[in-house]
Amino acid sequence: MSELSRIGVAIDTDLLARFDRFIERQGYANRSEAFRDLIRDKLVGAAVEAPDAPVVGTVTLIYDHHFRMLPNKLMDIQHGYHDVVIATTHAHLDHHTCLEVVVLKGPGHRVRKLADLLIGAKGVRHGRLVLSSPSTVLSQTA
Ligand code: NI
Repeated sequence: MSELSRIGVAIDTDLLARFDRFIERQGYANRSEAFRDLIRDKLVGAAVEAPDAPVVGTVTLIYDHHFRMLPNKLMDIQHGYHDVVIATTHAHLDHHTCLEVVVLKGPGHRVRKLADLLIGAKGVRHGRLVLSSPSTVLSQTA
């Protein structure tokens, strides 16, 4: 655990008031924790940009399983990237609609390519990739 540093930050009064309202809604105990999270988020965003960066992530997909062989197609795509697929969770939301969450780990370029193929598959109504970099956030204090 590294030592803590204290910093002073000059910030526009209105911007700070808006930030305080935001962190209150988010349930932060104090500004320091909120600042730390913002910094970590920016560092993670930068860390996962490099094509070969080791990343973890999830792809969330919403689709109609009656759409032309779509479940099979999505499974075939995932088998082609079995080296980065850790797990897949499937939930049947109603008679037609499926929610699938694919957990991924590997080089950023390969994880992104798989996510693009899944999200871009015809019949997928909504999809989103969320990436993180555990090594980036775990190497910092608190
Ligand atoms: Ni389903």
